[in-house]
Amino acid sequence: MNLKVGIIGLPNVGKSTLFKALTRQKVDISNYPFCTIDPNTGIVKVPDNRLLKIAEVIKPEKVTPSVIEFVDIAGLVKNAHKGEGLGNQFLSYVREVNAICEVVRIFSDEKVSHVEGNPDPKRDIEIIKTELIMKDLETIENHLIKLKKQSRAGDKNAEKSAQILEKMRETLNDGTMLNDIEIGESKELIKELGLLTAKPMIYVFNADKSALNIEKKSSPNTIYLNLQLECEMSDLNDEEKEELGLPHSKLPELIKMCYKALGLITFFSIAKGKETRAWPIKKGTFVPQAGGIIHSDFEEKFIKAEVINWEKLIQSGSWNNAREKGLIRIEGKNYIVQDGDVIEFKI
Ligand SMILES: Nc1nc2c(ncn2[C@@H]2O[C@H](COP(=O)(O)OP(=O)(O)O)[C@@H](O)[C@H]2O)c(=O)[nH]1
Ligand SMILES: [Mg+2]
Repeated sequence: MNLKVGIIGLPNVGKSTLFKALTRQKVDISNYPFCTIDPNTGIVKVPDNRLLKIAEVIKPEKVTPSVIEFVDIAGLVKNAHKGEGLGNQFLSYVREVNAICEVVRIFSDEKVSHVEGNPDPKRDIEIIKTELIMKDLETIENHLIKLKKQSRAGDKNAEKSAQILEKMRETLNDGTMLNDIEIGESKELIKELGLLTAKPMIYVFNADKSALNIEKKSSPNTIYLNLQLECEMSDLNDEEKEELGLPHSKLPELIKMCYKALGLITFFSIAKGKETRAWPIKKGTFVPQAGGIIHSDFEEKFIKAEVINWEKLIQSGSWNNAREKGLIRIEGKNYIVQDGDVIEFKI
């Protein structure tokens, strides 16, 4: 499953502060056997109002949200691709994740040193970008040597792959990351080589109060947060926050952005009324494979699925009412699961 988001950035920009803020809430790992257990990895619940609304109708014993994983990756410095700092170890961590969340420091605080002297968001983004690009170029060069050899020995596939890689090399040499271009025919190679700049990216600008007025410039993959404040607030419940006059946390927004960047959508299961649960799946997943995430039997012994959009279920007031109104559809193995489907698998 593509659930891993790597937090990267220069040293002392607020990566661990973000990680702490996100992972302070304890999650019962036994519910999520597919997640990694590792000290730098934290499991984070994905906020979803639909799940709560479905639970109000189904009244299950248990409600389980979907989760994604965040990995706190040690700071990257200039020339990491040549082995500076933690260098290549850092870059191999990045290879493991499915999306990247880059923390960019805007806040200035003389007590917190900056590896380049002072924060400069534009330059700092450029440093990280260059490192990722250099690493991809190195990976591509190495693979090209191998492919050229195979191609000389008459391997037509290798020749084709080499051409695709050469095109990618050109893009990178122009200073463009691979996530900025149409992937198309490069998809397989990007996956095989684990190219870093092809991973979806979210930028978190860590701003303090004085810098938060630049918020207006937000875009779908950019968010401005005050991570220090977020971290302090993550200890408090809603009442305490209200008493202290603190703002709403923007972490839920960030988590949802990351979920989207991972290419995930959500379906819900109700387990005959016992447990209402949200499940992450890749867009375009067929219904038996979606069932396979819950239990391998649901995929292997799949007969059919009962499906209803979450909103229709809520409007009906109960599963039985929805059935009586004929709103529950029967879908076969070629059905592609849609975001917001509530599904009962029949085996
Ligand atoms: N003033 C201020 N300090 C911050 C903020 N975010 C993080 N820090 C501080 O900066 C230092 C480095 O943060 P940390 O999260 O460990 O950075 P990392 O090296 O990127 O993991 C810590 O002392 C944090 O308390 C912020 O928004 N404002
Ligand atoms: Mg850190």
